[in-house]
Amino acid sequence: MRFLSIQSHVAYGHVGNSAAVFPLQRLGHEVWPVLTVNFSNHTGYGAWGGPLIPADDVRAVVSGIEDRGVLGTADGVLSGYLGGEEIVDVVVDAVARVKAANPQATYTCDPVMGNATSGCFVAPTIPPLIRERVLPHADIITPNQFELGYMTHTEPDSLESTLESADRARELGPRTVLVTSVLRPEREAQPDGGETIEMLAVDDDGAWLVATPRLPIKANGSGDVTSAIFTAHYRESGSARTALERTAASVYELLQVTIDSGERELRLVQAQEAFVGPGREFTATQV
Ligand code: PXL
Repeated sequence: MRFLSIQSHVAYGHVGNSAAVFPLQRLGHEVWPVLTVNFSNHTGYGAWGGPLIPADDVRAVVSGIEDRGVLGTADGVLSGYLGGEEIVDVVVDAVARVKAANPQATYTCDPVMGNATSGCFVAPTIPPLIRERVLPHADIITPNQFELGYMTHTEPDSLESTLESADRARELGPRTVLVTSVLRPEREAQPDGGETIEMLAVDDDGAWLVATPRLPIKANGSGDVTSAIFTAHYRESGSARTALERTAASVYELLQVTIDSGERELRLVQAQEAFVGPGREFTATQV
């Protein structure tokens, strides 16, 4: 498949396109990365060098691809962190152009806003724009539980309420919702005493939940990898369940390899087998 991926680029480390592109390529997909920033490193370091790409320049890159006559061969558009209002317009416009050329193409929006621990870390103008301007055009969204709550004006904190919020989100446009972190106090203790983290996928065919051991890591870029490979597996298999299981296995192994390395950045290249043949399988259950 071919994906137009409009995201950040960093020279050092792995977030945005610098996290999403390689796993997609390793899975055999063609990626057309369109850069929204060209930074030295991710913003989690507190300092970085390099420019934001002006929205008009980002638009010019998409237009240039369009002028080659190939936009309609894209199977999907991906977007992640959106730095400003103008970039939102560029993404929405790119999605419209791709869909006009190929009505089968899908748009995956990772509605990056924040998380339960840090709260909202994007400009306050961005979340309402995502909700009102972007979601109606999205086919697949990959929020964490906090972002899901924001988009639907709900506070999902249990499996039941998260399922309800996902259905509300689906009323706003996207048919498919991947909730990348489901925390729920009602979950029973595991037989081995270990904690788990769960992901939930909902589409027209139903809802599935997968649990993986909770690893002691919070790596920038892991959400970007998750959104990209879920999209690729979902488009390829047509099954939210299959995509969920494959994504969980790959991301779990990527994080485990990263922890074992002791490095701060995702070990994307070193863990590349995790994308094509992860060592451990996880089975999703229908909920
Ligand atoms: O992972 C999202 C992301 C995207 N773009 C930039 C970032 C981050 C996360 O740290 O710094 C520039």
